[in-house]
Amino acid sequence: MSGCFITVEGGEGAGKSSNLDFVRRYLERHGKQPVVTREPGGTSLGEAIRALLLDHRNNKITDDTELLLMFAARAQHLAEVIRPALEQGRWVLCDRFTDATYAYQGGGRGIARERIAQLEKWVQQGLEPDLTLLLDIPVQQGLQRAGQRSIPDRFEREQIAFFERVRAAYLEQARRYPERYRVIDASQPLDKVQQSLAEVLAEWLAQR
Ligand code: Z5A
Repeated sequence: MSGCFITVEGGEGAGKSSNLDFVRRYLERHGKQPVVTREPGGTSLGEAIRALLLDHRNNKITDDTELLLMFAARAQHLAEVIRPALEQGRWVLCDRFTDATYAYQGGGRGIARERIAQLEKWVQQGLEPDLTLLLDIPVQQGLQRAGQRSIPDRFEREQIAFFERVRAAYLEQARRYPERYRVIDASQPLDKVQQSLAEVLAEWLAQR
């Protein structure tokens, strides 16, 4: 595959939505026309699965069901969107991917890393992001930012300890995969976060 696969990750209120468009525009200014997509979602089937996963009325979903639905949506997303784009040499910019599974289902829900790794291997067959931008923010600060939004979804209803585990699991992923991870201090004002993102992207593009 000759394209390039970039993912953006972060916990509650880290500013993914606010920064994803910045990353897209930065890449476009540098001659790339990324396919912008998201998880869970990115296909019509995936978006239907997303609606099930986020609906706060679905409070009987077991942890295993949640995990399997994430990977079901991902399998479809890889087949319909991500692999074809990469095979055509396109760049793909994805709002969350499997690192979110390690963070939320692994860290947050407590599912063993090995079980997630089995599904990752099965569904992705070795495909992983080339670059992962982790927007890291202290949980309390992130929740304050996110709190300014509308009705909380099924994940946003979790307790602070859940989000602390999510953050710790993301940082653990960053330690495991330093070659593809860049951790951005998302507690800064938006212009400073975007300055950091621009520096990371400039350095990364220069290496390619
Ligand atoms: N999930 C999972 O469990 N397992 C998986 O494998 C995958 C996903 C793939 C939906 O994801 C849920 O799916 C997610 C994890 C789970 N659970 N939750 N929650 P999502 O990515 O669609 O949902 P999200 O986390 O709510 O993302 P978001 O909409 O991008 O939110 P955000 O990161 O908080 O970003 P924001 O809306 O841009 O920022 C929040 C507020 O802060 C907003 O008012 C901004 O104006 C403000 N903001 C942003 N940056 C700043 C700075 N720097 N300073 C001041 N204020 C700021």
